[in-house]
Amino acid sequence: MKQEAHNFVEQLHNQSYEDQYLKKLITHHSMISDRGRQKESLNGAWNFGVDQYDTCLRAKWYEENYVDADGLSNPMDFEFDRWETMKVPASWNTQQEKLFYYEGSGLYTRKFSYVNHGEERVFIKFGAVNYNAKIFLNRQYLGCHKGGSTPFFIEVTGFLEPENRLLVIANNTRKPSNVPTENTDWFNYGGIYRDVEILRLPATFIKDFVVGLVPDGSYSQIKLDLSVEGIERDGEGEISIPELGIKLPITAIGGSASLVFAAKPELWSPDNPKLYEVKVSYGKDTLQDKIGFREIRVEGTDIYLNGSKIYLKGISAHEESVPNGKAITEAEIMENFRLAKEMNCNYMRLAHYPHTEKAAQLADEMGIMLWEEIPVYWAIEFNNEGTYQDAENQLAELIIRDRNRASVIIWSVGNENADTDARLKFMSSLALKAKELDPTRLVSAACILDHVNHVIDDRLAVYLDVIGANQYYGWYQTDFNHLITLFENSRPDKPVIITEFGADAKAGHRGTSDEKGTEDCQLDIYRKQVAVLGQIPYVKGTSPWILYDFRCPRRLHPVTQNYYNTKGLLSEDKSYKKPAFYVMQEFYKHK
Ligand code: GCB
Repeated sequence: MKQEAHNFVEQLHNQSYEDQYLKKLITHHSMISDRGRQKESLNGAWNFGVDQYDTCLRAKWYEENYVDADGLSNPMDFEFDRWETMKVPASWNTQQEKLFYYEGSGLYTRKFSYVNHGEERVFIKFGAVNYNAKIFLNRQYLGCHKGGSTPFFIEVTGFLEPENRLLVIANNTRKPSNVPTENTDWFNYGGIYRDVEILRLPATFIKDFVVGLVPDGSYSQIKLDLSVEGIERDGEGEISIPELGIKLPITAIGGSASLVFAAKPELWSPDNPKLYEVKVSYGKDTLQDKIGFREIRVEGTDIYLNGSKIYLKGISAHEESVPNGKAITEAEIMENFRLAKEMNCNYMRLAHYPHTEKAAQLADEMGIMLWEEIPVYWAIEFNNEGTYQDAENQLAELIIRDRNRASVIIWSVGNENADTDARLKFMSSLALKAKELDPTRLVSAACILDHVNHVIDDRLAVYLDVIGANQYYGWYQTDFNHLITLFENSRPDKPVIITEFGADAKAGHRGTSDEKGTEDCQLDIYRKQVAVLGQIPYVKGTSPWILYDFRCPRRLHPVTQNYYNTKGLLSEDKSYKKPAFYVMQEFYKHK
């Protein structure tokens, strides 16, 4: 009988080709405190190919086998260096018209030189790649990162040569098991859309440090936690905050150090976004960050910032701009905060996934409090353990990235998920994880309300410090009066933030208040909403949906949407303010 054939066709027919790559996952354990470190940029023009059928992975193009074992030339299906170029960082959708709707694998590659600076460990940082990134250096596979909005680091110390080829396969295919899942109310941009950088660190280096006020109501003690990686895990370091006259030794044992010391910093708040230069050193490594000190806590149905009750005068925002997709620039982020301030906001909800770390850095400086969220959005596979691991990893990466930012006051573990047993287990575990990683901030989630009995009632609330509530009375819940019933029926024992309310309105489209999609209808709903919300004693903040219109594949109404969710208070390019903008401006002025 003829034997089974083993030949090169096997490789092409292998439908499990991805499994081997998924085994080597890059997780939050890769994170390194990097703010204020010297970095070498790998941004710029990379060679790029649309690899729709994943042939690079199937046929191992990255091995660059130009000749066979006998030295005879192989037929080639690619030639990296002659491919067209793609800007990094960027969403590929905004770079080439033909890629506007592309979802799948995009293969990026570039060369770079490396000169060894003596004994050092070298890492490459990716600010974010959507969704799944597989990294190869000099024909070797280094690992895969899942999650489209958080950073990851990869050690390349032993893999570097004087001339190097870095190759990244970025795949933004929507999958049911992903976080977020296939169905979202925003556009699925693709590519390497945040910075790529090289870090050179000493053989022993500071892996992570967290500095903040001890939340004991005295505002007179600061805590430092530091972890060290490398050979010299027992040793001496130093923390200094020159403006506070602080210069103290740190002793690490077994790679970690903890220190509480007396200090009376001027407290950070939106009115006084005071930041201090904090310098931490250990062995040959030094890190410098600008840090604000403040205390956020909840008591009863109140939220306290530095001991004073606050109302979160907020607005929700996506990370998007018309010219740049998800790769929004610092100038665009600053413009968003400036517009929020013009509306008299002190707070912004960064929905529905981690925005760039630059947002929290700029919010620290500009004085805007932040809600940061992971994309546990709508119908996640709550029964899937792999999906949970992915969500928890994204949460850990976000918290580790931003826990030195005074502006961040709330971690959100998700948005609008039906109250099932599986979801309760999944999201309560995330809430507990957030508390474990950062006991100094509030944990929340944007819950859906019970629209049958009109009551705020979500089993997850037990695990939250603040109940986030999305409601669209006057819009999806067409009878506005039910909002009044809802508040009559509800007795929350925690502060409630109205994380969303709103209505679509095409910029400049006028009509009557009964005509959906007009500015007049949006205006009417905003007026009614603030009149009710302003009266409810336990509502301690609002972040209406949303600052500006955003691109959305689900929104096909030819007049009022045209592939945009038009619930913005501004047009998509932010050049035009709809009348409802001024309702919020007035409401917040008197809050
Ligand atoms: C929501 C979602 C948000 C949507 C919004 C809408 O409840 O949280 O992502 O964009 O409603 O416009 O329907």
